[in-house]
Amino acid sequence: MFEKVLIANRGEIALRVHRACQEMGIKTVAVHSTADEDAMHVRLADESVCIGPPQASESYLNIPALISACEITGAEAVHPGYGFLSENARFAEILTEHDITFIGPTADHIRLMGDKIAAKAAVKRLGIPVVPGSEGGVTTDAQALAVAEETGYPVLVKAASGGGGRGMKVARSAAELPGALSAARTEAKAAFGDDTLYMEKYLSQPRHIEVQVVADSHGHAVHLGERDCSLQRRHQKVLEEAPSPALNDAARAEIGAIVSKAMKGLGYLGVGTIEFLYENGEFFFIEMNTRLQVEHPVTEAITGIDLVREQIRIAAGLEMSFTQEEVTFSGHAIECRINAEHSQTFMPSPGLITDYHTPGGLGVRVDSGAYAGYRIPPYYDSLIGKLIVHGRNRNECLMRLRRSLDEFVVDGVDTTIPLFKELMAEPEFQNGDYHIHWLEQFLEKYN
Ligand code: MV4
Repeated sequence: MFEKVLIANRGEIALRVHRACQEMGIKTVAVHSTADEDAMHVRLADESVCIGPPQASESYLNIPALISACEITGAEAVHPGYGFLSENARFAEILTEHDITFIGPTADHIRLMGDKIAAKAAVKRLGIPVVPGSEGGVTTDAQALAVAEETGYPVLVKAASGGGGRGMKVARSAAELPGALSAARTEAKAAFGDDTLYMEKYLSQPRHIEVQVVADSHGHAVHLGERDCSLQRRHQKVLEEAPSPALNDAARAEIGAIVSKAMKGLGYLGVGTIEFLYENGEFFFIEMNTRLQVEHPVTEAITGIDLVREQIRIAAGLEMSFTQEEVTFSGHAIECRINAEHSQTFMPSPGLITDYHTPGGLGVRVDSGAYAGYRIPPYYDSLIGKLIVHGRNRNECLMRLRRSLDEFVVDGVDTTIPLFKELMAEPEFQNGDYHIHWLEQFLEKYN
C-alpha cells in the first residue's frame, strides 16, 4: 500500500480523500493555491505545498507544479478528486511516466470516454442500450437530414467532445436542422476546439439515472446500483438520491444486469459512472464518467462501501474489498449540494462565513471544508458542502432531511439551503415525481 498520497484538489473533496487515507494509515499531501492558505484541506493534511496563484490554470491545473510537489514530498500516488485534472488522460500518462500512480482509470479509458462518439460505440458493442441516432459523426446537412428521417423529430445535435450540455442543439423539424448543426458546430469549436458532431433522437422529459461501477485489476467488476440525478439547473446537479424513486425492482434488476455484463468486457479499472436517460420504462446510455463523482456519498450511504478506499486499494493493485454478491442495499439516501449562491438567482456569493453550524444525528453526514471565520474565495466553484441524509426508506429520509436543513446554519453568505427547504414542501418532489427539466420549471414558479 502507498505510504503517501498527494491530493490534487481542494474543498470538500480534498477532505473526503484525506479521511479515507487517514483511516488506511496513509500520509497525505495537500496542494493549494495562494488563495487557499487557510483552507481546511491544508490544515488537515500531514503536509502541504503551495502550487501557484489563485487562478486554477496556474495552480490546481498546473501539471509541472503538481509533479514537483510529488517529487519534493515523495508522494507515490495522486488522487485527483473531481473536476480539475480528474478526467485528463494526459495528466494520468505524465504521472505514470514519472513513476507516480494516478488513482483512477487508465489514460486509455479516460480518453475513450472523453470522446462521446467512441464511448457510445464501445458500450453499444457491449450490449448497453444507446439513444437511436447517427452511427458515428455527422458532417453534412444531407447526412443529418437522413439520420433525422430515420429517428424522427425532434433530434438533438451533440458535440463529440461535449458533456455538460455545451454544443448541444435541438431541431424540431427538417427546417431547423441546418441551423442547429451550424450553431452546435460553432459552439463546440469554441468550447472544445473540436467541432465533431453526432445526433440523437431528442428525449423530451427523461430522468437522469446513473449507475456506479467499480472494477479492479484482478478481473472483478461490480455495480453499486443507481443514483437519480434528475434535479438539476443549467446542467448543474442540485440534489441526488438513491435508489431512484422512478425504478421498480424489475427495472433496477434490468439495468444492473446490463451494466454488470458490459463491465466484464470493458476492462475498466477503478470507479466510474455510467449515465443513462430513462423515459417510458427504457434506459438509454448517454455518457460514462471516469471519475469519483460529487454525489458518490449517496451510494456510500445505501451500500456502506467507502468508494475512495476502494479507489486507493485498486490503484495499489489490491482486490476490491467486496464481491457483487456481498453488496447489500439498505434504505434511502439524499444529497443536497450546499452552494454559496443566492437561492433564487444562483448568483455566486463568496465572502466571509460569520457563523457556521452543521446538523448531526442518526443518518446525517456533512462533507464540507467550511467553518466559522472561513472566507470563501471567489476563484472556484461555489460548492461549499454536501448534506447527505440516510433513512430506512424515502419518507424517513425526507423527514430527517427537513430537520437537518432547519439545523444547518451558514451566516455571512447566501446559500442554497432555503431552496432545499422550499423543495421539501413540494408535493411532486415528495412523491419523487420529477424529470430533468422539472426543477427549472419549479424555479420559474418559486421566483
Ligand atoms: C440528451 C437529452 C435528451 N435527449 N440526449 C445534457 C448534457 C449531456 N450530458 C446530455 N444531456 C442531454 N442529453 C438526448 N438524446 C437531454 C439532455 C439534458 C440533460 C441530461 C441529463 C441531465 C440534465 C439534462 C438537462 C438538459 C438536457
